Amino acid sequence: MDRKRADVAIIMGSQSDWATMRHAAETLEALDIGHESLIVSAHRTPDRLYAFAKGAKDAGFRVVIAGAGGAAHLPGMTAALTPLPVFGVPVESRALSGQDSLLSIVQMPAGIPVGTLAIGRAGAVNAALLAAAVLALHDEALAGRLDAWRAEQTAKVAHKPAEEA
Ligand code: RP5
Repeated sequence: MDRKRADVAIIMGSQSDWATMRHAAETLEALDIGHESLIVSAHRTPDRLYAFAKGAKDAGFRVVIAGAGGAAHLPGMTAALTPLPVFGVPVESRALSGQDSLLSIVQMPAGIPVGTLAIGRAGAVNAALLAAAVLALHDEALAGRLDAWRAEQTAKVAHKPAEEA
């Protein structure tokens, strides 16, 4: 979606990460937050990573969501190159079910933070919600939409379990 100013950049290491990262995009969409999704690989396109991260703030982005799997250097390298807040989403890998992704992203040395989320879809959705919360600090209309999103989620929780089909 590019119909409005993109406040959030969603970057991912590979096309294969989109199945996970699209959940971040859909959540931002639901909150009417401008975003742009890009494939930026720390390993296969390091020059693209450098150019993106160095230019992200001047490009107008305010938050970066970075998803990657395996030896997932993308969130940490991005955080090293931009002053913007970076939220990392560990993509579930085939070999180690995302444990490798999680540990690669979460174990940043002191000084360069990456806000690390859960493995997979939950992490992607929550990264978008955290990005929304950051942006909502200075955007009352968005704060209202975020409150409404959460209230709707709450309202969907039944008091009693339905019979399973
Ligand atoms: C990582 O390696 C990507 O983030 C992806 O999760 C994983 C596999 O990449 P592909 O082989 O599908 O391109 O860099």
